Amino acid sequence: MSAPATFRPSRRRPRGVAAIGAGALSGVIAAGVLFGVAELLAAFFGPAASPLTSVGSTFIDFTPHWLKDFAISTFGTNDKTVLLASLVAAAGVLAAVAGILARAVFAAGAALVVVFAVVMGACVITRAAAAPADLVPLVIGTLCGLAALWLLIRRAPVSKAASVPATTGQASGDSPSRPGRRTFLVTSLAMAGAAVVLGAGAATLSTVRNTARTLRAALHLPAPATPAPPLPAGVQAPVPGVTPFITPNPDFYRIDTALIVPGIDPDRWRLRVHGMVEHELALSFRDLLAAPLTEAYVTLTCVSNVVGGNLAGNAKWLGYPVREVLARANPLPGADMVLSTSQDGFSASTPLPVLQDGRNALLAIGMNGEPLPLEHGFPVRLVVPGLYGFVSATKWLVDLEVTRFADKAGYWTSRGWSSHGPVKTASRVEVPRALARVPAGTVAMGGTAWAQHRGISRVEVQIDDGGWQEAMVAAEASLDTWRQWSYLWHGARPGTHTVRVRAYDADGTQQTGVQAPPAPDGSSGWHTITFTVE
Ligand SMILES: Nc1nc2c(c(=O)[nH]1)N[C@H]1C(S)=C(S)[C@@H](COP(=O)(O)O)O[C@H]1N2
Ligand SMILES: [Mo]
Repeated sequence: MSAPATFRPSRRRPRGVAAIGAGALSGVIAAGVLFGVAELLAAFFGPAASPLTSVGSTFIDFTPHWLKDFAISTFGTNDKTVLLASLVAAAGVLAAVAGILARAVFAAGAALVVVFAVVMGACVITRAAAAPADLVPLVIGTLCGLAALWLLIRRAPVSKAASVPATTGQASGDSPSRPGRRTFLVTSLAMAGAAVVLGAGAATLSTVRNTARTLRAALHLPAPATPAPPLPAGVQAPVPGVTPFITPNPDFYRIDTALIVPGIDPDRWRLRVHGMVEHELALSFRDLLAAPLTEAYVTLTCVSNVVGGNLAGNAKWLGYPVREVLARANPLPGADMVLSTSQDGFSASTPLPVLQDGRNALLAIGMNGEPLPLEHGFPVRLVVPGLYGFVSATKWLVDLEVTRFADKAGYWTSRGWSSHGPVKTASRVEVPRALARVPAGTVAMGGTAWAQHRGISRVEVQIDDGGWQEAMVAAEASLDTWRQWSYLWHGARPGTHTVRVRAYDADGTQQTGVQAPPAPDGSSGWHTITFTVE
């Protein structure tokens, strides 16, 4: 039985789809080769040489705050993984388009690839740490990618319409001079395999190259010349579920613009101190290890923290006081700011007087008894009590420039945030959790309040629309650390209730109830939660 005539168009259609599919597949595989080669070679160049990292970092720098905040709140610490996955997906789509174009007119597809390469090159060369040589991996990768595309397109199976010259009227099948489906599949598989091997090689190499983790593990921190006073008993509020007074390193919030955590070899680390100073100087990690170090409990908070949010952490830091370094450099009259810069190009503007007034502003090398974790700035970061992180807590620190607010601005200030960032007095309810259901009778409440370098003196809670009640404050470790509170609500009746909290700093100033969003200088308002008594 012969096939009915109506089957013919539907037989031909898959061939058209197959043609597009072959083009798209060629494009994606060629992109795999491009990135495999470029990323593998990049392992031998500087951090900017990796096209994926540089494109991703550039993307982060141009992301508006609301999108960044959305990404952080939606994906949490996975925000960077999500970004990388999105970039790879976008590159895949663009590569497929280039492949389909190349299948029709090779020069057009190739031109599109070159345009993408130029855009990626622009991202590479504008990174803070970029050198012209960092373009070499991308250029070689692009040439390999184009060669792969050329080979694949040549071997792509030819559809009937394209393979049959109208004049000869050859009956059927691929022309004998053009390879068939099998050749294309074999070539595709071989090249895809090569791309995977190159990519895996790149990943392994960058891990092996990233010796910072190994060096960190081998490091022994010296004992402090000035240890932190022992924690008084009772810094922890006696209510189960309240945040631990000391934040374990793995639980410490992380905020930075680094797509790939910098891996710095402490033996090659230098801190340059320059600008409006009488004596420029450079410090090595050895210099820091040999210096008389100070240990201090300091609570860090992020300006992006919303009322009741958890972008705050408390650790015992070990470091060398910044004021000692500044005393040796001797700032010139007129200077009012220190611009600290990280290895990956982040910068923070810290008021000079804050670094000289005797508080524990540290070039920190230790966090809770360990060398700084890589994610928290290994080998050296700044910690300054009383200021939000964006104007003080530079991780992977490499440069201190004594300057003036009138002349320079930090990373976030030049993106619309404030230039000065004193921490606003804040407090939050941690127990009961929002929307919790608790038994009737006595409800234990508790939480944390902070006003770094001013200190917390009192905390009050308000249940429903009742009067403000004095909460118990837990013992105070120092003016620079957060302070916990607790409150027992007796006679709780079934129903839905709210609890609201507010704190007072040490000089008696009440935390403002005026609500403000994080931008440009920190959120404010009284944290309120709703819960149910059963
Ligand atoms: N190099 C670098 N340091 C940085 C940042 C950054 O993006 N890059 N972010 C700052 C901000 S906004 C905050 S709140 C703190 C957070 O420090 P953590 O990640 O150790 O909690 O680091 C600061 N130091
Ligand atoms: Mo921050």
